[in-house]
Amino acid sequence: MQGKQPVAADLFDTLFDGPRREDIAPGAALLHGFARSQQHELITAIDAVVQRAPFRHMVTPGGHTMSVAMTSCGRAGWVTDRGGYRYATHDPANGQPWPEMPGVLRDLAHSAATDAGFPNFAPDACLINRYTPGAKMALHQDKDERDFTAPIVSVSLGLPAIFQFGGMSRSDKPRRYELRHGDVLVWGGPTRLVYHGVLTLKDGDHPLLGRQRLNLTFRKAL
Ligand code: MD6
Ligand code: FE
Repeated sequence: MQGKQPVAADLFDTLFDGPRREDIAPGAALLHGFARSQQHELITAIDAVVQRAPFRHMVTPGGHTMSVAMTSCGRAGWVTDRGGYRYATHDPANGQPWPEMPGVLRDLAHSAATDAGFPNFAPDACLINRYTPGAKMALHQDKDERDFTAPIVSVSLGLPAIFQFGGMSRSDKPRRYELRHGDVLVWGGPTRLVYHGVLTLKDGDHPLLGRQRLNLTFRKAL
């Protein structure tokens, strides 16, 4: 290989310096690379969920079609339509219960939460977001869950994205963090309700996932 340019796969591996915890705010920790060792099992599990509950672009109450495609697994899934935002136990696309949360996903969420100081996290919902280049998520609060004492565990796979972490008011200037393949953000306690969003995804080609970013957010919703 001497004298050759590294290929993309080599670069992604070279830039990874092992799992590392970064405390970004009270109750919020960025666990760099935490999910990396399980990347293949996670992607296989996500594929199985998506077979039964395909990604779809939902329409917000304001009538906008979201650029991020979504699906869910677990006892509850997040849905939005002209009627509003809510958690539902059944997939409105087919009237069936959401697919069960795969064990590898549930266990990862539990161990990440424990690492960040939230033992006993038992999520009942996992929202799966798919970003393709150009997709973004505007600043929002996650407040449709019933239990704000539980944290949210967020897993990023595929292309990197810039995450905006704001304050309790929409006008608070957000800080920016890059979320890369395998990073896990755990977020609860005093910052559970802060505004946050994702900037427009830049194009790229991830060695495992190609031109997309997948994000899993685990919540105690019901
Ligand atoms: C995303 N994440 O990263 C969207 N919400 O694609 C979220 O909206 C989010 O990552 C609450 C806590 C962590 C998150
Ligand atoms: Fe959110």
